[in-house]
Amino acid sequence: MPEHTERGLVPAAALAQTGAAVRIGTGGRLTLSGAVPDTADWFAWAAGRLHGLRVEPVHGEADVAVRTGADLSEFASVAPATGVDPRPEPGADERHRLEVAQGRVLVSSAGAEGAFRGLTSLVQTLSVDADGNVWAPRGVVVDGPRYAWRSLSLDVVRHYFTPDEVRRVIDLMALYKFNALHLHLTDSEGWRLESRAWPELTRPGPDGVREYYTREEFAGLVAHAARCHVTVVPEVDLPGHTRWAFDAYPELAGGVEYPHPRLRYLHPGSEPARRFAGDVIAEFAEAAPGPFLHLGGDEPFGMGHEDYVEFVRLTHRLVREEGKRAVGWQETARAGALGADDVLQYWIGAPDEFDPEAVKRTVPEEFHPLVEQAAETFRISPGDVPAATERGVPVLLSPNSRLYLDRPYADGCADPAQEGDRDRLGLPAYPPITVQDSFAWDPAEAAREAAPGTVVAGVEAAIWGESLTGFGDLAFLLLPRLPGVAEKAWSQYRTGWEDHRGRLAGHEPLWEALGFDNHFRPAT
Ligand code: TNX
Repeated sequence: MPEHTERGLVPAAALAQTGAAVRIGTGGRLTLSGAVPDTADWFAWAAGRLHGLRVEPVHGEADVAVRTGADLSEFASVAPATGVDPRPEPGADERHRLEVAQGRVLVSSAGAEGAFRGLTSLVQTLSVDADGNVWAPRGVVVDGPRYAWRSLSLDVVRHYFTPDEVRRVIDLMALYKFNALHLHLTDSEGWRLESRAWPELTRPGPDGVREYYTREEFAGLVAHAARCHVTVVPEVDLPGHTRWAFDAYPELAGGVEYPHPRLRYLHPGSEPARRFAGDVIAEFAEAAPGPFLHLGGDEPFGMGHEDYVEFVRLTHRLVREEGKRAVGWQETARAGALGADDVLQYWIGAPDEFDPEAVKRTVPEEFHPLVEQAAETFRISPGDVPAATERGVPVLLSPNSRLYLDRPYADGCADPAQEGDRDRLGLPAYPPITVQDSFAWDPAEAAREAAPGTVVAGVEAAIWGESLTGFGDLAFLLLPRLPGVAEKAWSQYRTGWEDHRGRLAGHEPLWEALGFDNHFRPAT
């Protein structure tokens, strides 16, 4: 790492250990001054968990000093983030300066947000030797995010993750400077947030197993995320993807006749369906303090265009009435409901790669009408982002060709014992890609390709649970690809694959320390 670096010289995630290391502490401990209590607690926790260090908050002289209230001109070489800020109190500056010299580390920032990010870079690059000396690469990094919204979408329906498991995911996200967690909480296979208004949604299964978050558990997740500077964006997926709700409450049909039992959706003409939407949107709005609520809207299979438009407009209005801004999957652009304060989530990156005939060969015949519907949604999808851009709706980039982490790996395995997992995990409907290919994209370019003039809200990776059977499977698909997404979302400097790969290699011990031990090890 060069002695002095400007924007662009040091990979923004600051993963490199290439500079001469200097000793910044001894005796397996670091003293820390100047950080607000939450940030100090987090740093102490992370340094302990990742490196076995003890961190002692002190006043005055310290191994690691945080200085807030810095003049923004100190960061003039780093552009402010662009895009939409997902936080409950938006606008805090995440830029910071991290200076590592012999026996001394100084993190300066405007406020707590920048200090948190600077300390995160430090904790990524620390090492401790057998004598308890603490080392870090010497140099100065002036850094800040490219996009204001950097997130992961986690499907907790197709595979349920316990609150402790979700907390582990949040810890990993914090290590890579993600700032939002989108929780996909409802779908045809379940409903994961306790409902008071419609309690049958979250009745325990026949074996008494409870696979949903109580209000208290969910509040605990939101609080843990907040301590990690991650904002929770809950999703209630309507009007499609609702078979679970129909199974619990057949009256949601409200007299509507469906041509196929697998193609049910909430119909705007059904009074119970409208009441249901109002109730569950209110419950989800109450559950998390962030400014955004995700209203779903993807794959409205079986639904006529006019009915879809009417229902999405209704849900958008309900989200607004709860005082929230809406995020909608890209299909919602077809309803023309979202405005410049909302966010459209672009996901159908490669419509051509969906081959309905190939998919039909992998699913039972009763699902074939669904496959046809999916093909239709993909066919018309290139019009979605242009329609949103015309209305000034910012776009969250989740092109499935790169950012769906449930896409199978194409790489060979360094460890042959992993071949079974590689072949089992990820949706067979997607062509597999290599880790290198998953890194080969640029957000601004992807946005331009989706529609000229697109306003980028930020970048979101997504992981869907259809192929998962446990936390180890999640770890396998998240790593090593998730840090590559973080790099694209955060870094203002365009790092190449070789550089990224080299830095990734040193991160395996960090993943293992956070409980992600079953990560994929590509052969190359
Ligand atoms: C499409 S992405 C879906 C999900 C699936 C996913 C599998 C989206 C908005 N809808 O319901 O789980 O593909 O990758």
